[in-house]
Amino acid sequence: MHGSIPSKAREEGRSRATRRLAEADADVWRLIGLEDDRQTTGLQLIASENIASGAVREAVGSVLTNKYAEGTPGKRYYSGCEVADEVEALAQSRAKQLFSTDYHVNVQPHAGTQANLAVYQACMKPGDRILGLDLNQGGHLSHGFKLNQSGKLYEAHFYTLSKDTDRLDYDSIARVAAEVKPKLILAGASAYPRLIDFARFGEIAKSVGALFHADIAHIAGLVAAGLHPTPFGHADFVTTTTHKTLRGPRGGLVFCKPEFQKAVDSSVFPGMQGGPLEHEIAGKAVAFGEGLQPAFKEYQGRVLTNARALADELKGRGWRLVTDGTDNHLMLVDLGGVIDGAEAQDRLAKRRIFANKNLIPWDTRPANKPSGIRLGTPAMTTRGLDENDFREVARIVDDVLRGRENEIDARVAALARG
Ligand code: DSN
Repeated sequence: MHGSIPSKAREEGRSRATRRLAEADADVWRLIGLEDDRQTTGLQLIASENIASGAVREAVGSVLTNKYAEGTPGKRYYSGCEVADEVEALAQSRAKQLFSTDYHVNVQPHAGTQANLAVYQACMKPGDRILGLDLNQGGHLSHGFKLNQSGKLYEAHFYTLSKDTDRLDYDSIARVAAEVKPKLILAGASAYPRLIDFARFGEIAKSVGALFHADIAHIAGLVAAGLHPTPFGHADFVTTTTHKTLRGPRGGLVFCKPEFQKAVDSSVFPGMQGGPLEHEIAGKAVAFGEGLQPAFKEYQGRVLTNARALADELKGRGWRLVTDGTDNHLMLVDLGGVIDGAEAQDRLAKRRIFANKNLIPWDTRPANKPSGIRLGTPAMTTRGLDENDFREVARIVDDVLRGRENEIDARVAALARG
C-alpha cells in the first residue's frame, strides 16, 4: 500500500507526524505548558486526582491512538490488530495480577461511568431496581442519580449513612435492601473516608437475591496494595477508574465473575462503546506494571500516613472532620459555617491550592454552596510530600480558610517544589 503513495507525500506525512507540538501548534503547546505549571507549582489536593508517570503518558501519547480494534483480543473487526491484541492482553493479565484475582477483566471502558453502565446493561433490563449510596451522602452520579443514564434507565433506590456516625450502617442497608428487593446492590463512594465492608455487602446482597457490584474507583490503589479490604470474592462485579489512587491514565475497568464475561464484554462493545482506546489501554498496562512494583505498595502506605497527618493537624486547628477522621486517602472537612464550600474552593484556588467543594452528610446547604470541602493525599504524595509536609499543608489550608493569607504564596511554592 505504501508503494502507491508518492514518496514526497510520504516524507511530508512523516515530517508532519514527527514535528514537535511546540512547532506544530504553539497555541495548544502554550496551554499545556500552563497546565503543567499549574500542576507543578500548586498543591493538588483533589482526592480523585493523581500524577501519572512519564512512562504512562508516553504510552498514552503513542501511535496506538491511530488504531481501530473493535472487538476483543483475537476477535477483532479490523485487520492489523496483532499489536493491539498483545497490548490489551498484557493490560488484562497485569490487572488480574495487581488485584490477585481470577475474575475476568475488560480493560476497554473509557471511564468509570461507562464501566458502571456496562455492568448494569450486562445484568439488568431497563426498569430493574438498583440500590446504592445516596449521591448527597458521598455516592456517585453513576449509581442512580436522576440525570445520569443509571437513574433514567433503572429504578434507583438509595441507602443513607447513619445519622449518628456518618458511617455506613449495614443493618440499615440490609433493611432497605429487604424492602426494595433490588436486582443489583452497589457499594462504593466518591466521598466516604472510612473502610467499606465488602464481605458484609456481599452477605446483604445474597440475603435478598441481588447481584453485588463494588465500585472501588477511589480506593483501587489501596485495595491493590492490600491496605483496604478487597471486594474480590464477595462481589459479582468490580469496577474502577484507573487514574485515582491507581495512578494510571484516565479510564475504567470492569471485573466480573467468569459467568458474566460474555455479557460484560458485549455490554462494553458494542453495547456502550465503539473502538477501544488502545493508547489508553497501553497506559493502563504500564500503570499496572508500576502497581506490581514494591514501590507502589510503599506509596499507598504513605498516602494513608499522610492522610492521617493532614486530618490530625486540621482537627488540632479546630476543624470538624466527617466521621472525625479517615481510614483512606481522603477526608471531608465540615466548614461549620466559617465559610461555605464554594468560597473555600475559590479562595484556596487563588493560592494555587486545589480542592473541591463537597456536600457533607445531611447537609442543609445546596450542592453549589455546600458545607464542606474534600481533601485527598494521592497526588501530593506522588510529588514526594511526607507527614510533616502534610501538617504544613493543613496549617496553610487553615490559614487561608480563616483569612490569614500573608506569606501563603511562598509557603505553597516551597511545598510544591518538594
Ligand atoms: N468525579 C470523581 C470524583 O471527584 O470523585 C468521581 O468520578
